[in-house]
Amino acid sequence: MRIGITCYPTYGGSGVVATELGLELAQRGHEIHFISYAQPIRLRGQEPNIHYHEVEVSRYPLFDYPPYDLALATRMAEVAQLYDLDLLHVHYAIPHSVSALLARQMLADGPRGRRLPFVTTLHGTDITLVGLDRSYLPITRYSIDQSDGVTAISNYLRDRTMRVFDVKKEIEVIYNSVNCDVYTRIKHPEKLRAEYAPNGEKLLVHLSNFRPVKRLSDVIEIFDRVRKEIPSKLLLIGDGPDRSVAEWMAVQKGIHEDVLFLGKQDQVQEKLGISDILLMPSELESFGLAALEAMACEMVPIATRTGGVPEVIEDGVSGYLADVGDVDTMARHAITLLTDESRLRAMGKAAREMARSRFCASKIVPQYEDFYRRVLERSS
Ligand code: GMT
Repeated sequence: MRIGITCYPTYGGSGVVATELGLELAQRGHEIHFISYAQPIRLRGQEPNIHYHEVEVSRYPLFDYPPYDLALATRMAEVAQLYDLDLLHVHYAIPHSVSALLARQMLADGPRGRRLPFVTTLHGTDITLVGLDRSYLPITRYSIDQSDGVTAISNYLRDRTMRVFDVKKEIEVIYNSVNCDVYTRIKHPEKLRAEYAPNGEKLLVHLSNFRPVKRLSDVIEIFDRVRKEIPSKLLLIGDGPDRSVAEWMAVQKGIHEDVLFLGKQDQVQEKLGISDILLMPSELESFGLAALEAMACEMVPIATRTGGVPEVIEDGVSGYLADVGDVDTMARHAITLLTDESRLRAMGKAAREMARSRFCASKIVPQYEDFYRRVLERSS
């Protein structure tokens, strides 16, 4: 198939999912065309079967708000025509599904009367936060209903979208996935660990875009409690609005030498594959891709019981769940694990097994292929 993929190309779970999906589909012989305002961060630009088409937005002085959605719709239609795309797959409803809807209409009404179906994948904040803003809700609902196929990344997100948006369209759940060959434990991690933990300290990680929903201050609170009991280091991967608050907190608590801000990283598996525990104390996660990537690397996730997270982590088996804000319980779980190496490693293996058996890309990507085929059949 020839598939156009649109996503937010910057740091963020939906862009990562879209890019990894495109890479997997390309490896399986499909021709993939990314259409966005920048090259998605996990693309190198040299992968076979992958093309990237940049969307230029003109900055005419009259445009206080440059119309990206329109430029995107135009580029989608152009690319679809030039490369004879079979369908578009947009990740994140706002504004991508609206642009896809416009592109589909432009082509249908064009000289060749061509049909260009589009699939929308809902990721979370497009529904839980942005879509609930009254100014976005009607158009989001409309573009979801107009999509030729809609998927959501967890049952939680599907149910919430149906309930809150009252959409008529059927929504199929296709879970996020992880490439279990790339995300795996590093065999002899000692040398790499020593870079961050020269005295054999334990390694805790938090990976996100540091937005308020991630509760970065809870990460610092949990780590502060753990560090009092066990020599350890905290690796903070990512960047975003709450970084300076976290930096300030680490200084105030006198733990800043053990809190390492690594910034945005391309090859996160290299850090996850050597670490022990992932902290994900989010207010809300529709899925929690960071936890899945960590689990594939035999790290134990300690997270909040919120949104779709319980669909990914089985409490007490492949990680631990606690209520949002309950930093004491999350710290207690971390301390218990870090003082018992064999329990830590056994749970890490159980986490990997859960990732491998339920969320491996080799299982999930064929579900998308099947979904595309059904959409194409219905649209022909
Ligand atoms: O969580 C974010 O801030 C980014 C956001 C996104 O859309 O890029 O993540 C959402 O999609 C991810 C990939 O499907 C999920 O793993 C995250 O749980 C989801 N975030 C939220 O629901 C808050």
